[in-house]
Amino acid sequence: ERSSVVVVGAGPAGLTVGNILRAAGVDCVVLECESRTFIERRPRAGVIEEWAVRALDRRGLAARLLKHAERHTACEFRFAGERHRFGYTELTGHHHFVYPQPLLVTDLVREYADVRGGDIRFGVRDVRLHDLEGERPSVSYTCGDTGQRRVLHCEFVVGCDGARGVTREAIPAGRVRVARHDYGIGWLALLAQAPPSADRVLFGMHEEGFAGQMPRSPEVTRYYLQCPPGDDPEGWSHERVWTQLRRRLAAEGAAPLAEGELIEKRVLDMHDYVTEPMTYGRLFLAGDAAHLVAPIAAKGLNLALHDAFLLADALVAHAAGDSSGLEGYGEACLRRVWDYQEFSQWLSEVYHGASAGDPFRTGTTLARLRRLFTSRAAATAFAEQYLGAAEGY
Ligand code: FAS
Repeated sequence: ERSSVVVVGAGPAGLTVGNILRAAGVDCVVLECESRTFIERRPRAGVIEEWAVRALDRRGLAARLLKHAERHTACEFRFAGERHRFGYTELTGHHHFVYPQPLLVTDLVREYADVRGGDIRFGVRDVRLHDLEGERPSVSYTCGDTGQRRVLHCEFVVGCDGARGVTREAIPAGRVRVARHDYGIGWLALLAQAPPSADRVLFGMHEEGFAGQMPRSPEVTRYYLQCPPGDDPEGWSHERVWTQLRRRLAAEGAAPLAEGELIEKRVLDMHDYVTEPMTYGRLFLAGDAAHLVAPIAAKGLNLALHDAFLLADALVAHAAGDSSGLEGYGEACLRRVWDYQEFSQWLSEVYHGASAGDPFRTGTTLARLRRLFTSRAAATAFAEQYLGAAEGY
């Protein structure tokens, strides 16, 4: 079987690439190991940066998002018993879109498969990549329902299979460098069946640990609680979770938290990695398959979209005879990847410095925080990074 491009993975990156290729008449096949229902329900990110929404909209991929997403114009830092609103839109004129990732994935798969007639195969098993250094790479896989082994011959393979996929592993060890950073902490990622406790994102910096509240929808709210790496989520009872959230998000004049049933409880071990280069022969990596950023500053999904826009545009240009975009692809992505990694690391020190048990780090953390509320230049620089670089897209 032949196709110009085989995309491995139907997450935000893979589906965005598929949609853009379909719209340009470049034939592609998307391979996904889970079912459609599963990927449309998997809770993950919730913040999409404005430049990414504009880029999705220019490609006809943001109609429902623009209709249903909430716009956020401020966040709030709580520390030393005080609460400090940070109005980033007043400083930059830009805002955040809050739109749960399952809704984005649902929109993208519906547009790709049902509207644009894209070829997507769910439930595939044992995906393998072949002859990536040659002119005729191929991808083999086992059909989930028939057990039959299939081979797709193609021109390019796009690896969008996330942090635990197979495409990054297909690059020979000597041809790639993976830079890693471990925060040495865990985050208990929670979803509460409850309305948000505030109309904006809350960050609690407390000596017992960081706590975060991120609105997702009127019925469900995302919370994070710093915990030891590798901690057991089952050790966090309903009572213990809400006691810690109340304590770490407490501040003068703050409304009580809107409590509810915890429908997701998982411990994320907070680490980052960056794969360089992001390409090998005819294989191009995009999204978490190439780089992972811990959900400190809500950047992972946005980086995945940025890679997908650049890669899909480059593949479309290549089909029209211009391969410059493919040659410069990895470089162009990595500039933003490293910028977002650096910002996430900086922000992590703000979140976790007060609970590091080191009075010096507590002191410097408070200084970082206070600067955001005393220096307009520092606040504007922070707001630009928090909202995501607007350049390019
Ligand atoms: P994805 O992991 O989303 O998609 C990869 C796809 O490939 C999946 O559908 C998978 O099933 C499939 N796949 C894997 N192996 C395969 C194989 N061998 N064959 C075929 N298919 C295969 N980011 C933010 O920006 N903001 C947040 O608030 C945020 N919160 C997060 C909270 C949690 C709990 C987690 C886990 C992540 C969070 N992220 C957040 C990061 C997350 O959103 C990722 O950055 C984003 O999903 C990356 O998109 P993709 O690169 O498309 O990878």
